Amino acid sequence: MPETTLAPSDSDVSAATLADTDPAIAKLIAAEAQRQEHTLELIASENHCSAAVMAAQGSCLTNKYCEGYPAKRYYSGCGFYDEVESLAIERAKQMFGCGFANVQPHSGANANFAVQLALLEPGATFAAIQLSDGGHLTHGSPVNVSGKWLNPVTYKLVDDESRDDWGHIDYDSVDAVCAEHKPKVLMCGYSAYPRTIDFAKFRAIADKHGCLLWADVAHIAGLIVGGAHPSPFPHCHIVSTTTHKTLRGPRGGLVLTNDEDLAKKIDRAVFPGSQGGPLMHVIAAKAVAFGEALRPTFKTYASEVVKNAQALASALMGKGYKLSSNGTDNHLMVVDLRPTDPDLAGKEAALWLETAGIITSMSTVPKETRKPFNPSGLRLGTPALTTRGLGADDMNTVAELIDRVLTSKGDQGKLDAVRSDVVELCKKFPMPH
Ligand code: DSN
Repeated sequence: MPETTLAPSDSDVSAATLADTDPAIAKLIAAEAQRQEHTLELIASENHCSAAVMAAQGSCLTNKYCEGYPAKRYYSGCGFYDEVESLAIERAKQMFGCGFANVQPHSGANANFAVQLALLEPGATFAAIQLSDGGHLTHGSPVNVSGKWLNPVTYKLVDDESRDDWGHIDYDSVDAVCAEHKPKVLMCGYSAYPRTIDFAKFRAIADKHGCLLWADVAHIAGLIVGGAHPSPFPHCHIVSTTTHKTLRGPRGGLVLTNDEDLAKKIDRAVFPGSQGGPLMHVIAAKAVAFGEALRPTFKTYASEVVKNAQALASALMGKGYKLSSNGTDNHLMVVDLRPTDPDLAGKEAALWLETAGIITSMSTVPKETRKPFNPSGLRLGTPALTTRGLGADDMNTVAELIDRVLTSKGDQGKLDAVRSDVVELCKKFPMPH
C-alpha cells in the first residue's frame, strides 16, 4: 500500500522540501531515480534530460496563466514569460533553420492535432503510413481523432525481401496513393522506422499531386539538429515534433514552418483551437534544452547515437536476429522475434528483459501476424544509453545481455544473472547529473 499521509509541516510548503511535505511521493520519485540509475534504457523514444532542463521545468513558472502569445496575452503579469517563450521560439527556429515556431503544444499528439486542425477540414484526405508499418496513432489510426474525423489513406514499405531496400519507404507506393486519392496533405515521419527519410523525394511527389508536405520528426529531431539526419527544411511545408526524444528536452511538442500563412493557421490551431493556457514551465525547459542542442557537443551526441544504434544492430544481426530493413540508419531498430523463436512474442520478451533490467518496448513488425498488444517485435533505441556515455564497443555487451535474456526461455535464474551484470554495467556509466 502506498503511503498517503501528509507530514504535519505541510502548512509551510514554500520552505519545506518535498520529502517533508509529501514523503509518499518523494519516496516514489527517489525509487524511480534508482530504477533509472540501475537499468539500461533502450526505449527508442526516451532519454535522460539534463538537471538544468529539470530545474526549469520544476520552477515557479508553473504558477502562471499566459493564454495567448508573447505580447498578446489574456492575463497580466506575463512579461518574463514573454521573454521565456520568445527565447524558446528563437532557439527552435535556429535549431531547424526555419522561419516560424510554435513552442506551446503540450505533447507530440497535441502538436499533430493542431497541424490537422490547421490544414484539414473534417473528412479531408491525408496520406501517411499505418501504425503496424512504423506510423503513429495520430497518423490516422482508427482509434485516434485523426482516423475518426479525417480520411487517412496509407502508403507502404517495400515488402520484397530480395530487394536491397526491403523495409524502406516504398516511394512508388507513395506516388500511387497520392495519384489515386489526391490527399490534401502528404505526411512523412514515423515512430518505428529505422531508415533515412528522403524529404526531397517526398516533396517531389507532393508537388506532383498538389499536396502539402508535413513531416512528424518526433523520433529523429535530435539527429536532425545534430546533423546526423537530413533536415526536413526546405522541403516540408510543416514540421511537427516532440521535444523529449533524441532532442533530450522536457516532454512536449513543437510545430515549425517557413510559411507565414501556415504559421498563423498553426498558432490559431494551437491556441485557441485546441489548447488553453500554455505550460510555461515546460516552455522554459524547452528553451534550456534547445540551448543545449545548439552547442557543438550536441553534434557529437547525435552522431554517437547513430553509431551506437548501428553497432547494436550489427551485433544483434551477428547473433542471428532479424531486424526490419536489415539494419538502421538512425537511432532505432525493430527486431522481428519470429524467425529466432516463433513462440516468443514482444510482450513476453519485453517483460523478461525488464526483469533483467533492460527496458524496451514491444513493437509491431512489417507483415505482423499478432495483435498490437502482443506483437511480434521489439523496438530498441540508443538515445538514452548514449547520453549515459556508452559507446559502440559497449553495444556488443548490450547485445550479449539481450541475447542471454531472449534465449533464456524466461528462466528466473538466468534473468537474475543478467540483472546482476546489468547493474554492474550501469555502475560504470552513472547518470550525467
Ligand atoms: N509513444 C512514442 C513512441 O514511443 O514512439 C510516440 O509518441
